[in-house]
Amino acid sequence: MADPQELVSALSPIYGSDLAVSQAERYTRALALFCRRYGPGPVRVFRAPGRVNLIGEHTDYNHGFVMPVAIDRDILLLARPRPDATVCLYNVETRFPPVSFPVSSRVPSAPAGHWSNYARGVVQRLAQEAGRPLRGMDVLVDGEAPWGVPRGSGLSSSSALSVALALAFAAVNDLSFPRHHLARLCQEAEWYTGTRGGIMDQFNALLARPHHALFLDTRPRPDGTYTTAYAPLPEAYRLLVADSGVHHDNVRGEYNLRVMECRAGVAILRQHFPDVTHLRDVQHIPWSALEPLLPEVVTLQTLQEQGLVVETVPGVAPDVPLRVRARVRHVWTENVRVQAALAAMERGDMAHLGTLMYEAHRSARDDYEISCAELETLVSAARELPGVLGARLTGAGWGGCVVILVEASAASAVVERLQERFYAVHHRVPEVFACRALGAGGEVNLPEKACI
Ligand code: NG1
Repeated sequence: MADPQELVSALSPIYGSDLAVSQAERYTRALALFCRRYGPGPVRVFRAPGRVNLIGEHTDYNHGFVMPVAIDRDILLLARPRPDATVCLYNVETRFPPVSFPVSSRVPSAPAGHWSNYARGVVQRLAQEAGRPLRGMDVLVDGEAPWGVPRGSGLSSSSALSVALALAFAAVNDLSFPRHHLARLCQEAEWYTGTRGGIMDQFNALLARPHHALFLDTRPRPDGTYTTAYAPLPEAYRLLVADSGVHHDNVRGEYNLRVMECRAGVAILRQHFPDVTHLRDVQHIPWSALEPLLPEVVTLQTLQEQGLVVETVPGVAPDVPLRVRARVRHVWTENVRVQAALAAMERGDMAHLGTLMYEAHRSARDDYEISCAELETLVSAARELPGVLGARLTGAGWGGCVVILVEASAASAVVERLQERFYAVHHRVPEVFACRALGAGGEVNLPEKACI
């Protein structure tokens, strides 16, 4: 086993010197567990962070703008190549039983909702991309609290797992991809699980920078690369994440319905602007000109009867009411807000960033209808507390977390007050924590002795 001091030195540049000691203990435990499970020998270590989205919600699958931050909660993944073409997964959390599957361009799936489907999707997508036989690997996954990414909270634990697994699988097979391309492969890999998600989470896990939010234009350039900018997060401010504790089971259906509503908007607008493929294509047209073209409510069936070609989404019935106008309004105004947020951060105007966050929340609640009572309690309580500049729901919605921008000096008082106020209404104490912006995921180069 490695010298603890060497391990701390290796982890300090990633986690900061104050967190490196606890992280070294976590890594040591994971390495020991790996060797107990799979036997001694060399091990490669990878990590991928979760994220909190500062602003830009439900814009990514419309080729719009987003601004995520990689948080200091990550998935740790240890891997060793196998001589055969089997992937063996072992999770430190025993409620996720070990599982193995073959490397193939058509990997059989586990039952819906099974955690291994994220890994299966990645292995399948990379096998398709490689176009040659690939070897399997023995894997240990560590996403356990307190350092793992909380699951089902809209902090993108699933993408962190997909990205960590993709980094490991590519490395043991000597596959090398530019990071933006790997992000794209991981995005497509997640479709294996049935959600038609965008590229924000995977891209952020692979391209984030410490102390910055990542501004990403999710529309790829013709050569497959993306336009990005890094917006500084000044030391005098903190991001708090408050978990509503609400995790709905039917989020996937609701999420896909929103994707469908946006696609219906595209089909309608294409009658007037033939080149439109995504809502992003009407971003330069004033909202006042777009609004009258969009019905409040319409069904897929009606659109098809009118002869419109609508790209459908699995699981959305033809007679479900689609609230097209409000959904498109959210996406259009949100893109304006994300650009304004980048400009505000570049000039250090955090107060304006806060105002934009409140506006984004209102739009997500009223036009996109993705809020819930617990999220409302958190946002309205935060708004009244001294030192808070802005707050909004973050991630897909219908539960999950709120992100709060706060003056660093007020952070701990805000955490306490928020918990009290939430308790008074919902009779339980929510998890609220300050997070710092870490860098992108990748292989962690540990001292050699650590891996034997
Ligand atoms: P979360 O909150 O992690 O489920 C989802 C999508 C994002 C984005 C947001 C909404 C996936 C993996 N993630 O994030 O791409 O669309 O919702 O802004 O589908």
